[in-house]
Amino acid sequence: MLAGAVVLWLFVNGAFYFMSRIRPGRFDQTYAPHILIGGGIILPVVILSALLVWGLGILTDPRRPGDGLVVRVTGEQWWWRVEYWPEGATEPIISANEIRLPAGQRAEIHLTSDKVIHSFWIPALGGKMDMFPGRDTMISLAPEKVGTYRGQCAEFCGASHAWMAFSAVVMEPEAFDSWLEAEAEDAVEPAGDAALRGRQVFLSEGCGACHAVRGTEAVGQVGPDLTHVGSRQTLGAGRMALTLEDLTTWISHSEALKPEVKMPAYDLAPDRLDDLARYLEGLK
Ligand code: HEC
Ligand SMILES: [Cu+2]
Repeated sequence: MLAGAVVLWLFVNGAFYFMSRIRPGRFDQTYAPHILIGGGIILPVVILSALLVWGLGILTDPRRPGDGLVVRVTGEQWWWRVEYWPEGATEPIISANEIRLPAGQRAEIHLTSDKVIHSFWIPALGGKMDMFPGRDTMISLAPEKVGTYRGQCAEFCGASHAWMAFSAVVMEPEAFDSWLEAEAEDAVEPAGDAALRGRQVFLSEGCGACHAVRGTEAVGQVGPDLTHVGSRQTLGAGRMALTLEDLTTWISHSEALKPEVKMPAYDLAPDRLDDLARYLEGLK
């Protein structure tokens, strides 16, 4: 394409130079219609059609079948509901706001949405694919290099659209398998008094109406599953880091951090807030 562009550039500028510097003045118009039709219509149609056929031929299919792992992602306002379906699984492993993939394998990402159109995009790994309410779309990704890549919603979906991101974590296949096994487990028991008190705060403040922590009485489905929230790299769909400080800030200022977020901000006593954050951070 570059070579073709250089030839065309030389030709057009050569013609311009010829007419303005070498032979300025009026031209005989006998050949004008031929030049216009040949150079203005036939030549571009032939060149662009050939380029189109060639381009379509080398385009890879974004929906190639995968090697077995299926990840179902649902776009919510403004976070990502994630289910892992390893080959042969009869029930999903539930997670949120992070997508982990094994390196060197092709995974199918099945996409849908809750209320509005979102778009799933990990620029470093592949193209965009829209997520529609009531409809399934699919993109398959075969990451090669271990690492963390940023994903982002790429379709305006409301007030906090710009804050709807996630990390895509590509791992060695063995590390991925053991991570997935751990992700399928129920939540760990709180370690330490502060975390134990934190669980009590979590349950008594009604967080479990919207959030599930598997293995406890919290089974809410409105917000992200928090069973292993402490092992995620970010908080609030890429909004903040997963640190004690950011956890307390999130719980007490969710509405200021993400406009129109579906989680109320909580005005808790500082020590209860701290216990709660310690409990959540410990949910590895
Ligand atoms: C009315 C429902 C609702 C209640 C009640 C609620 N949350 Fe949330 N929570 C949400 C939603 C929705 C999100 C996702 C927000 C977003 O990122 O857009 C969320 C996100 C979170 C996150 C970030 C999760 C992640 O994957 O990064 C944490 C942590 C959290 N909530 C903790 C709590 C705690 C602790 C309580 C109780 C004090 C609580 N929530 C009460 C709805 C709720
Ligand atoms: Cu969006």
